[in-house]
Amino acid sequence: MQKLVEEIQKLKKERNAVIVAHNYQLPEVQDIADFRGDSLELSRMAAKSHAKVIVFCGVYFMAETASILSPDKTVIMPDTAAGCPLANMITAEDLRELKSRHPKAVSVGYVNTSAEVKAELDYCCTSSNAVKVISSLKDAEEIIFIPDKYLADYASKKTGRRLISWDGYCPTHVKILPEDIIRSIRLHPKAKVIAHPECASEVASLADEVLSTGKTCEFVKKSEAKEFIIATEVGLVYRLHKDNPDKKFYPASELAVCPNMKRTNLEKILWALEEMKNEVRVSDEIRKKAKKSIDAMMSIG
Ligand code: CIZ
Repeated sequence: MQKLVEEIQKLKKERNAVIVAHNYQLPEVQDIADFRGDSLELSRMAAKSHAKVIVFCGVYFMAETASILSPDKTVIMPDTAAGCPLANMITAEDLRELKSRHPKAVSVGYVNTSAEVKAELDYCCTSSNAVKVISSLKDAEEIIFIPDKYLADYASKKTGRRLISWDGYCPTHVKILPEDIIRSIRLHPKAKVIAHPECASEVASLADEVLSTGKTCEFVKKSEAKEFIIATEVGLVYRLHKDNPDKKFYPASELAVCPNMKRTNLEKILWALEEMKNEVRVSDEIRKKAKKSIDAMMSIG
């Protein structure tokens, strides 16, 4: 593995590339990355870097978001077949149809959407700021929220706003069941339970905190607690261990493994850098529209 790592490092320099890895990536992929984080954090860090090439270790919509924020850089993916089933649950056509049925509604979409869907949205949001974005829409008569029905339910409960939601969900997060949380609490009674808002509502309601991956990292670092039950994709546990060696982390379910996130490995990173073939580029027309929804989110803070 050391040789592979050295070859990647060498080629990364030659290509003037930056490697970014989502919090759900394999440990060795997280280790080789220049930045680890959630999708928007990574796209923003990559945009700020002086690199000409962004190697995005994550899923397709994340590389598209990087391309939207860095049109002058070349974004490549080690495996372009790494899609996001949740993002694929709604198309731009579906959203246009939904908007036509609610012409007065403001449309808000989770970052887990294709660039084409983002181009149809008024606001993009992440799992960290969905509640903030919805709270800011005081004058909106109606709010469409796509595609994750569980994030919609969580944000609706937090803000007291009724949301017109979509029947989308993350097939990995729904594998975490309420009985997993109950069993984990029985085994680790002192642990704090942190659930991702993509978890089913019955799971989220059993958690002490409902947080995105980025906010989970922040919370754990500051917390006085020493043990945590983590209800999200298992990859985050590796990062939490690494950043907090004095604390203990228990995945709520070993079944919460995203097969798409695990498609990326060191060999594919090396091949992508060698061949420079797997480029993800969003057309100018879609990029400009999609960026408006991201900028609208940023303007909320
Ligand atoms: O924004 C991301 O990266 C996703 C999809 C989840 C999270 O909480 O990091």
